[in-house]
Amino acid sequence: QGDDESDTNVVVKTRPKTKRPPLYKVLLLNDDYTPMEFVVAVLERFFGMTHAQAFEIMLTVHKKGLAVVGVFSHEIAETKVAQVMDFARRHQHPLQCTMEKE
Ligand code: NFA
Repeated sequence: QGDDESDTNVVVKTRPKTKRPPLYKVLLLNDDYTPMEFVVAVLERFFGMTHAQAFEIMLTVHKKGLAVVGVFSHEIAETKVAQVMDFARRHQHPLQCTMEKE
């Protein structure tokens, strides 16, 4: 009656799985028309960069086609994308900002 070796002295360790929420990269895309200074202003205003940091990232986007400008929770990333897209649209610049799961 259950006295085989098969079900005795077996210890199964479970570790509580603390799942962290996924993070999202916010990407800025190059285009031929948005002024460089406008992109710098966007990075200062919405991503808290210094002028020097913002200029460096802007140049990376300009040269490479895109760059990650920050990594955030889903909700914060969505807000950043919406803020940038709205600001660009209001100034009639074609600047594109998107997000992707890290
Ligand atoms: N390529 C744009 C220009 O030459 C500058 C730019 C940089 C646009 C980064 C969008 C993103 N005016």
